Amino acid sequence: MQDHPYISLVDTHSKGIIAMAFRKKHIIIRIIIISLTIVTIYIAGNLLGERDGEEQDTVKNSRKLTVDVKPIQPAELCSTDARIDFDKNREVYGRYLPLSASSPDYVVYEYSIRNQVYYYRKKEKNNKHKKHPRYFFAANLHNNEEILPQFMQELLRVFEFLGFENVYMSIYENGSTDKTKEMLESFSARLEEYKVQHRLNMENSKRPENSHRIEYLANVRNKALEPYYEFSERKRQRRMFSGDRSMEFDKIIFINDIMFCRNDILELILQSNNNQADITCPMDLDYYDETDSSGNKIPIKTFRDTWVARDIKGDAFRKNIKDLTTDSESNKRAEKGLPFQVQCCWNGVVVLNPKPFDNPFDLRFRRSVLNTTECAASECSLFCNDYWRLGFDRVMVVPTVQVPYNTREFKYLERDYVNKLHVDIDKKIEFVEGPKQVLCHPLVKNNTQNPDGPIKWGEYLVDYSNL
Ligand SMILES: *[C@@H]1O[C@H](CO)[C@@H](O)[C@H](O)[C@H]1NC(C)=O
Ligand SMILES: *[C@@H]1O[C@H](CO)[C@@H](O)[C@H](O)[C@H]1NC(C)=O
Ligand SMILES: CC(=O)N[C@H]1CO[C@H](CO)[C@@H](O)[C@@H]1O
Repeated sequence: MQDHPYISLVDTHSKGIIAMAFRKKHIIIRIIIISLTIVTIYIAGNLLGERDGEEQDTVKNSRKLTVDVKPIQPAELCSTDARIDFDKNREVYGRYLPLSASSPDYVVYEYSIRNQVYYYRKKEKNNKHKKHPRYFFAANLHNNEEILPQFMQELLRVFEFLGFENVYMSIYENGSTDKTKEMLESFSARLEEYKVQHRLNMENSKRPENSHRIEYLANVRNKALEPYYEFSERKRQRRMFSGDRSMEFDKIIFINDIMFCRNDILELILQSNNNQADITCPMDLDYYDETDSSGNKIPIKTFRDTWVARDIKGDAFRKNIKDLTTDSESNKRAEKGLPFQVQCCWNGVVVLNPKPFDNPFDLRFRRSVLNTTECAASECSLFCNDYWRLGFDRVMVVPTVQVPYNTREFKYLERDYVNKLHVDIDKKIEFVEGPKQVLCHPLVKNNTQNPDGPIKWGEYLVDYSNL
């Protein structure tokens, strides 16, 4: 036994057999023992090696935060039985692993069996150059006390998942008369606690007596993106010192005052990555009451943002979810829960490619150019058009992510959670050329809330600012 230095790794029960094997010279048992020994050594060696690796990582990775490690609890409406089932189903194949804060220490591998994509991750040996994706979140808020508890809680859970150190949060609020301001103050304190970089800009500025709604809203959106513009400018000035990632962002997530749960945002980011999209949206919803034969009111789900959303033919979306667009291919995909290409969308929240906001494009939100033939569309419509014109033309809707704007409607949504992922859910979109023209319903006059001009079709790739 002396010439077998590793034999002591085998447990005591096998020792009798070992002795027997060597005494009786049973060749087969001897082979088995040697194999067992080799396997044991291999496993033990691997376990030790892995632990070493992890320790080294913690030391090396100075960005790893030692903040409150208790997982953040989901908001009430995100932890109902129906929602938990729905979320479990979405997560089942390790779907969101590629986005998880710890994944850059690992390589995430993707494979598919019968069209279903699976992920697993494996520690990478030489990953010194691996970069964490970084995300800039922006929101405009005004009198939102109803949605804010869930909004803030679920955003924190998104940040927790993506890594608190990998996000920036910018909020612009103006003139709220409810508890919004206090609530945002406490949100800011929580962000502080988790060491999330952020800016909370709260104002009480009155809207000018005479103003154009879209000009005003474009300004408000730009205010929420101000910190991004500042980073972008500083980045441009110091182009040569590109080692500092803190001013760089891989995505902008611009979020309205919507009701959502963590995975809704993760799903949008994931689909945006999968399809290398420039603009990725969910579906936003509202409900109207239909009265049935016995006089009961039944809430019917409809698509909300028909003013902005344009299908790949350039036409407006319809309210009817079952007949959403004028493009039958898109409708088929929507029905199956598959993402589909569109000309424009906003729909409550967008995941954006930030490049158009940087040098040399320096895009900003805007109203239509006056005294030209440009249609006085929403700042979001013009925003889509500008993306297309600058060549950032991969715009898509993810129909399985659905977001209403109040708690009552968010509760209705539970009935429609689909607890089965379609097998093709990760099939990439084959992007096609855009339509020649888009339909526009202009808002022309000052001091009006709603579109007031005649509906018309027009080209959208023209640079009107040069006319
Ligand atoms: C409409 O409002 C804008 C400010 O939003 C102002 O600059 C413009 O002069 C106004 N136009 C008219 C016709 O009053
Ligand atoms: C633009 O057109 C409006 C009338 O629609 C006119 O009052 C205004 O003076 C024009 N502005 C310029 C800069 O030409
Ligand atoms: C006081 C004030 O100007 N309130 C405005 C703030 O912004 C929202 C839109 O985000 C407007 O609806 C408010 O009128």
